[in-house]
Amino acid sequence: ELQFPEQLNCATELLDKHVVEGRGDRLCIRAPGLSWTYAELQDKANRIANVLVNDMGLVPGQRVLLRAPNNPMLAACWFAVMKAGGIAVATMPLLRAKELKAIVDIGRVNMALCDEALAEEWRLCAATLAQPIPVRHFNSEAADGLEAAMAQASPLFDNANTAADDTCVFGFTSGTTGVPKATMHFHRDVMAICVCWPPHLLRPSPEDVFIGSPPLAFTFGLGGLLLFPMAVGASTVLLEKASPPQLLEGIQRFGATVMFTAPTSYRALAAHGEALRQTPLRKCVSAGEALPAATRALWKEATGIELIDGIGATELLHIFISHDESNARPGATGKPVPGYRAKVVDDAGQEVPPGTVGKLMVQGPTGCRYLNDARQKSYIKDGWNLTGDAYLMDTDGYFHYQARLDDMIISAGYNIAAPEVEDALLAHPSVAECAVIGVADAERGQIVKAFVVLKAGEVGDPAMVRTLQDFVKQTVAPYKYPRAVDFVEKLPRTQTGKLQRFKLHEPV
Ligand code: 3SK
Repeated sequence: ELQFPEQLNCATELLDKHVVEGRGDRLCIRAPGLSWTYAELQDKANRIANVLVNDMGLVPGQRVLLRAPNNPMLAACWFAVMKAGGIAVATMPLLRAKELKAIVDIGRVNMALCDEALAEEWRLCAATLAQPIPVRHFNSEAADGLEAAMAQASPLFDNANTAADDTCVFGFTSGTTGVPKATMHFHRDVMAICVCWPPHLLRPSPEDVFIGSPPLAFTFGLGGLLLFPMAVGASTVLLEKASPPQLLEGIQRFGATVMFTAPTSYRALAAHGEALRQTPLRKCVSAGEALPAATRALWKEATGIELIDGIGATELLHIFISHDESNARPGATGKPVPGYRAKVVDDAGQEVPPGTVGKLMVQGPTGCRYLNDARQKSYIKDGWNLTGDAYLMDTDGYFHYQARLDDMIISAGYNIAAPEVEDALLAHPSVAECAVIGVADAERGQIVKAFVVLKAGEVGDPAMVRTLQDFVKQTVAPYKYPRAVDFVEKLPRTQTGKLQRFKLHEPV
């Protein structure tokens, strides 16, 4: 059981502490053309906190929408909101005005800080709001921009005396269905994720340089690219654009040692194994979607690095089942992260024996609190979080991902997990990406249908369909082979990279 003091502000712990304890001149945030020490980040965050409170009228508990690509000013704004006792509502950079409006409405947002580079959609959104809200634009030279206000503001700020269980983050999730909901997290939740997974499974050092692709608006990115490096006094590289070639360049340029990204990115980067072997990269974390066994093997072969896999959820803030490099087991996500408990249950909520597929339930220091959303009732059962994943636990206590619960295909009485068929297809050298769903079939109830993106130069003809079907039959139980195969240019994904299988049910 983790213990936190009654009064706790995560900005004091993660940022100010380093300055107070004499580490203010250590590098904290790096980006192309810019480096900030811990003291410099504190200076910016203090000035922004003063602007929020004195110019924009923030009082503790108010919600501040943040909109920017991953960059140093976004990090400074996030800490400023913490310091002022506000609630950070970070939004995914690619969101459109309509989606931003849904967040403002659901989150009852009070004010906004927006990067000028992403201001267009914000302005379209703001024009539709019944009540205008104050906004300051940053990375802007405007006379009424945030930087101009910061120049006039004091570099000193006394952090709000927040309670450990005051809400400080709304993590928005659209899930895979597209209807957004806000998950609420406390100052103590932010600190809990810093002391559970990183010290036990990542074991970072103050000399590490973190890099990666997930937006800070996605809690995978918030933890991996801001909170975890700062918890140990390390530095982090924030890239506004982090496609695989940009990540590679960033790793080389900044000497990154720890990377956080998703399986799709690892597959693309694996082509640069030789170049990566010349860099100091040593720890690579995969989350955000299930890690296919073929991708784990590809990465190890290309770089010599064993991927650290994990499953997390916006509802639980970060990763709750994982492993380190010493106990990777092919096909397993790992074991519950220290501080968390997990079990697999049947439809009646009874724990099932090892080896049986069922619903994953998780309990720990963080957990789901939806803001004003009826879906809370189905996420929490008897104090456990029902994550919506199908898992099995083996006799050694390792948890093996099977599917999202709604990704189970039942065909002629067989239970077929879509990711298992995807894994099999991905192992074929002509396949770049794929997704598998169940479609209605008069004879079998459902049949397995695969959507396949082929590698450049490959041809999606009937011969390729037969080749892939035969390949799957040789890799997994033959009844799992895709009876239908469509070749597509790309797959529908959420902004956090999760596959939107439900969209594949629509005509393509
Ligand atoms: O989606 C995930 O798997 C995830 C992983 C880490 C942290 C947060 C999330 C949502």
